[in-house]
Amino acid sequence: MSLSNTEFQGAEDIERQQRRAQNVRKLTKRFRVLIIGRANAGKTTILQRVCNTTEQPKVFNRKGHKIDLSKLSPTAQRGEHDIENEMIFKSNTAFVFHDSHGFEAGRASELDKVKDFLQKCSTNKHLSDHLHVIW
Ligand SMILES: Nc1nc2c(ncn2[C@@H]2O[C@H](COP(=O)(O)OP(=O)(O)OP(=O)(O)O)[C@@H](O)[C@H]2O)c(=O)[nH]1
Ligand SMILES: [Mg+2]
Repeated sequence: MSLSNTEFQGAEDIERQQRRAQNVRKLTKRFRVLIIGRANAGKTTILQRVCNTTEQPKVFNRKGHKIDLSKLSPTAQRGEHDIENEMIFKSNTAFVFHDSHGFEAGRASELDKVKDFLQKCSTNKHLSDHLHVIW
């Protein structure tokens, strides 16, 4: 059975993406992933599943200082993540995640924060500081 044009195109795209991912892997220690979604949509759960864990991630601010989540107030804790913070799960340190709460707020200023972050990441000198995936 031969592949249709679209199926063939799809297989080629997947191969190309896999090659690209392998190249990024060679050049950088960690895949940098930005996850975007509404509050309570299941973002953290998805990331936990990707990293095969039920643990909470370790969170670091832009200066690399660890943030103690237990010291955050309950309201600040849920959904109020600074997009620049890096989240890393101990079970799989090959990924570093950024969590956007911008779009869910629906305010222009929140969207601008996301745009600024995207812009900043794309102009970083090191490939490791770029976003490799936006989910
Ligand atoms: N039924 C159902 N519940 C889910 C699913 N994924 C996550 N949940 C539940 O939904 C709630 C919110 O999940 P989280 O992963 O914390 O969502 P989040 O998007 O990270 O939330 P914030 O960080 O507060 O924005 C939790 O109680 C999860 O157990 C799913 O696929 N189905
Ligand atoms: Mg979350």
